Amino acid sequence: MKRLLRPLALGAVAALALSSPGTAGPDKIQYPANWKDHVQYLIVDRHDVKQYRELYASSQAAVDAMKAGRPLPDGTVLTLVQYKAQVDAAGVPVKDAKGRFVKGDLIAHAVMQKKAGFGAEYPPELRNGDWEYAVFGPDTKLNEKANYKACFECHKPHEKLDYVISLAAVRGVAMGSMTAPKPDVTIANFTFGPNKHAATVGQPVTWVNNDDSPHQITVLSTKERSAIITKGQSAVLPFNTAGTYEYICGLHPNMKGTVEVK
Ligand code: HEC
Ligand SMILES: [Cu+2]
Repeated sequence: MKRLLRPLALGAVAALALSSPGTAGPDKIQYPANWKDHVQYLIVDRHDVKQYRELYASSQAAVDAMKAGRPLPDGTVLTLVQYKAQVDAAGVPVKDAKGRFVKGDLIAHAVMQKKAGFGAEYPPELRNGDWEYAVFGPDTKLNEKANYKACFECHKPHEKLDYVISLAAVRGVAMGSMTAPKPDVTIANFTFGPNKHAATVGQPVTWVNNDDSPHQITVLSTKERSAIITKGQSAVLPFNTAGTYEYICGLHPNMKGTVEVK
C-alpha cells in the first residue's frame, strides 16, 4: 500500500523492523470490531458536512481523563462513527423532537489509537504524540486512500487536548456553560453572523458560539488561533492593524468569515 511517509531508506526500515512491528501508517490500527461495546461519549451534528456522528472511547478511564482534561491512557482507541444526516426533499437535514440530526447511512469509522511508540517515526512538525490514525469503510476495510497527512495536520494544533478535539466539548459540558459577553459575531449552525464584521483598529473582536459543536477562530494571514470555544463560550482576538482579515474555523475549515479593520 501507499504509505503516509517514506522518510526511511530500505536499510533503515529493516533495522527498525527489529524493534517495531512496522513503519508509521494506518495499518498499525485494527478495525475496532467491538466499537458498539465502547463508551459513547458524544454525539455531534455536523451542519457543514450534513453528517451525524457518534463518538466512542474504548474505556471509561479514557472518558474520565477527557472530563478531567488529562492525557488519555495508553492503548486508548477513539472511534468516530460517521453517518449521513437524513435530509428532506430540499437537502436540508431533518431534525428529531430534540432538534438533533437523524442518523442515515453509515459512511465510515474514523479511528485514532494511542500507543507508546506509535508516532516515533513521524517528523516533529507532524507527530501527534503517540497517536496513529485510520479510516475504515462501511465494509470495515481500511481505507488506504484517505488523506492521512490531513488527520495529523488538523489534530496537531490541539496538542494541549492530547490531540483529541472533542475533548473540548466533553470538558465544556462537564464544566457547565459560561456567560458570554455581547458578541460582535455569533456562530450558529456552523455560520458566522455577520459574515463580514466591521471593526475598529485596536478594538478586539468577540465571537460567541451558539452551536452544540465547538468552534475555533483561525485568522488566515496571521495564523492566529483562538481557544476552542464550546456552546455559550466566547473567543476574543485583538486587531491592531487596519486591513481585511479572512478567517476560518480551525475545526471546520469550510466555515469562513471576514473582519474589516479600519
Ligand atoms: C479539517 C480538520 C480535521 C481533519 C482533516 C481530521 N479531523 Fe478528526 N476531528 C476533527 C474535528 C473538528 C473533530 C471533533 C468531532 C467533530 O466535529 O466531528 C474530530 C474528531 C476526531 C475523532 C474523535 C476524537 C477526537 O479527536 O475528538 C477521531 C477518531 C478522528 N477525528 C479521526 C480522524 C482521522 C482518522 C482523520 C484523517 C483521515 C481525521 N480525523 C482528520 C477535525 C479533523
Ligand atoms: Cu467550527
